[in-house]
Amino acid sequence: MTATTKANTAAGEWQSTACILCSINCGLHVQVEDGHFVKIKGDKTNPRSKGYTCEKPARLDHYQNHGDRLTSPLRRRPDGSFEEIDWDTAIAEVAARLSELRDQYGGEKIMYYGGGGQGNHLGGAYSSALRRTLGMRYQSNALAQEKTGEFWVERLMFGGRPEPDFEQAQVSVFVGKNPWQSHGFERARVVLKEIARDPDRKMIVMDPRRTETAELADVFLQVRPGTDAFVLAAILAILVENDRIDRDFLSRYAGDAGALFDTLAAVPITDYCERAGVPEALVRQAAELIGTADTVAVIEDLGIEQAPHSTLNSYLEKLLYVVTGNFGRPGTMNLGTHIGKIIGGGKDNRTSPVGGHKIITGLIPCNAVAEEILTDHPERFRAMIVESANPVHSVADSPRMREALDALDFMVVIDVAMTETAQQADYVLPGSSQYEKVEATFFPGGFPDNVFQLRHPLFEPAPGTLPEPEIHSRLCRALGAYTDDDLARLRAAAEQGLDEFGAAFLEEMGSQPGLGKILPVVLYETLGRTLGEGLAPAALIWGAAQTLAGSHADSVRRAGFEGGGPALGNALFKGILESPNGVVITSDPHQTSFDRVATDDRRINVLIPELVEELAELEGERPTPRDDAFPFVLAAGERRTNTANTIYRDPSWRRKDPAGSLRMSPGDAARLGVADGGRVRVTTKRGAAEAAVEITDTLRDGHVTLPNGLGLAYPDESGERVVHGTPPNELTSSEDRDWLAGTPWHKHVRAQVEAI
Ligand SMILES: Nc1nc2c(c(=O)[nH]1)N[C@H]1C(S)=C(S)[C@@H](COP(=O)(O)OP(=O)(O)OC[C@H]3O[C@@H](n4cnc5c(=O)[nH]c(N)nc54)[C@H](O)[C@@H]3O)O[C@H]1N2
Ligand SMILES: Nc1nc2c(c(=O)[nH]1)N[C@H]1C(S)=C(S)[C@@H](COP(=O)(O)OP(=O)(O)OC[C@H]3O[C@@H](n4cnc5c(=O)[nH]c(N)nc54)[C@H](O)[C@@H]3O)O[C@H]1N2
Ligand code: SF4
Ligand SMILES: [Mo]
Repeated sequence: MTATTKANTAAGEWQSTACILCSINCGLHVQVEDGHFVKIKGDKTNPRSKGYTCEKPARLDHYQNHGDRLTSPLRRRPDGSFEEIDWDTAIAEVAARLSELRDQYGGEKIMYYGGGGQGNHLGGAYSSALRRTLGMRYQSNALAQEKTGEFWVERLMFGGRPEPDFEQAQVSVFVGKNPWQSHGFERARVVLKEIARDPDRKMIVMDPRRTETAELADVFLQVRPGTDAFVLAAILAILVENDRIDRDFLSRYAGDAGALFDTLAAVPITDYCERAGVPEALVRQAAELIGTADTVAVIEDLGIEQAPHSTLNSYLEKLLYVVTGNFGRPGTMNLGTHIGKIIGGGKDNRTSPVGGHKIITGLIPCNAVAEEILTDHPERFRAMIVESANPVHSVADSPRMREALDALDFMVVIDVAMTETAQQADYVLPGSSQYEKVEATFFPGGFPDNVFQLRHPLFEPAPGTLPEPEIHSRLCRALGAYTDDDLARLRAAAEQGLDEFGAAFLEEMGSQPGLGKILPVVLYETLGRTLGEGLAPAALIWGAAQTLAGSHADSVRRAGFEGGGPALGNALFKGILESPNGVVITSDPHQTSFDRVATDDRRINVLIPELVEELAELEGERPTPRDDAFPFVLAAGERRTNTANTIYRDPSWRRKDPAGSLRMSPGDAARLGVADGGRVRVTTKRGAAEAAVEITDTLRDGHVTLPNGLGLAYPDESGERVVHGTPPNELTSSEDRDWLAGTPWHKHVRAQVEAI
């Protein structure tokens, strides 16, 4: 069950790694012994996090060692139970079944879900070899229930994803985001405290709950849940009214605004502030701060993405900084570099095969996945490969998701733990944990310096597990995608060094075009085998480093790497490999942001006609009438000090509030006659759940919240699986979603709450 410590690291030695609990991946210094973490602290040598951590990684041994880790491939028996099988059998049978389904229905009927969580993106990158071998075309993951609307807007406006610089911004704006708990940028609590302490810097927070972040704000706009579009429109309208638009910036860098400014000028400011339940004077104060500051940085997150008008909200949020010219300078928004991709490239004009839903950055909306299966439409999905994700738990409407997965002809899950989704699988393939293999994320897009960290393994793979790159490689081989003969020349070249390998690589790709389809696996099986113990999956980073050095040579050279062409890529790769604590890979002057605008005319696009239309239609929108059956708005899935998605499954990591309370205002609690700690039943149109109440004056009346990531089944001492806390998506419905991006309204679930 527990892994052994890597033979070459002595107990008592500090090693560099990173936290895997949120997208920031703070650098850690750790000591390990007998397969366990024994000491964990922030890594001061990490160039991004500089020693910072929050409280959560102290408990990482609950991820590495727990009672729900998978230690053998599993096959479902006809009676529904699982039996352990060996890896050769698992690979052979999974490959045979997948190729049968491909031959019968076509590879595009096999869908891929997941590919990486908060700390691991290499597995997903290697899966592309398997997907292309099988002719799979469709995929989805959690980004399609949070960020796809924002991505769609960013692509149209910038052709990239601007990064906020809160370290230097004079005015920092947080919209539906609680960085004190959820982070989302480096060293969040330090930066927030610095802003709060400095009389010359200001913070604006838009949130229905007075969060830990809101407590530090200069202007706190406590909006009615789901009314952000009205407040954002009002702020923009005030900027127009007070002539705070940076016309000079717009004429130099932006495209035609079309009807945008006329539409904004027509916004009834007073009425919109009233609808949102925020004093107009406060909204005006926020607008003046944004309109008159030298530098403004803005971030949005789930509070507006998983709520009504999701994509429109993302557009209005970006207009706040664009129309005021806060781009391409320190303290504003800038376009950084990326090594590796977590989202698809190119223009997406595809739609999902059954429902015709917009595919954004390669992803089908999570909320549409079940309906792409539960139909007799000939194009429906027949099989699914799920990797490093738990959609039964994390996608809206868990009962329907379970029903959909049941209806598939075949499902494979690759995970480290027996998840709610693995429970539905035909085969479960156990991955080695993120500390048992070389791993990385492709999240950072840092600016002016971008840092990449390739973490080295701390433990041997737990017995019975394999790193995902090995799983994908074996499946590709079993499917006949390559033979040892195909790779012989590259293997020989890899033994001679990177220069020789690079030259041979170009030639072999020309003479054996079939290998291009399985590129990551080719690198893994050739170059990877020469990189040293446990480092084979790093081979993919060689390709990524060559691509980055090819497209951004100046930026890579400014980070201190020398050479040109493939030599620069090799230098970057070596630098990455030799710096397991992270290394600056690109460095840029701020002006570069303008060169990186990748719209058709290379100007920032301020006009998105469908969203300007939605903006104009806001005025006619009737406030949702009070529904006596469901008078509350439930935010299903709030980030708290003791949540970390479903990465920690062992409930004992949570010392306080182990079952995750329902938060409620004192007024609502009094009306329901429930005391702090008292139990209530929460009912939605989809389901019901029980929870204990935490009374808090941080919430508005009528607004209740549940934490994210709870409600996981975990074996007790007798081996029986017990559910701890409320699984939020037993209460959500897949049809409640954005009209454009399909993003769910997890933060806006109509509910009834009754004392028990
Ligand atoms: N501790 C912890 N940190 C995490 C995670 C975790 O599980 N635990 N998960 C990580 C992940 S995957 C993500 S995506 C991020 C998410 O990070 P956040 O988006 O910051 O997290 P949430 O708490 O879900 O939602 C943010 C805020 O939205 C507010 N909100 C609710 N309804 C509305 C509304 O109608 N309007 C506005 N303006 N705000 C509203 C909530 O009150 C909350 O304060 O966190 C990451 N960090
Ligand atoms: N109602 C509601 N639903 C939500 C949210 C909400 O706020 N409210 N938040 C949404 C958001 S923003 C997100 S990001 C999603 C998150 O939901 P998911 O994307 O489903 O994933 P995670 O909970 O991050 O867990 C990732 C999975 O990876 C597995 N894992 C960990 N390490 C490894 C590894 O090395 N290899 C493999 N193969 N597997 C590994 C874990 O065991 C776990 O099953 O949830 C979404 N769902
Ligand atoms: S949870 Fe996020 S902010 Fe906290 S230490 Fe881990 S990576 Fe850093
Ligand atoms: Mo997320």
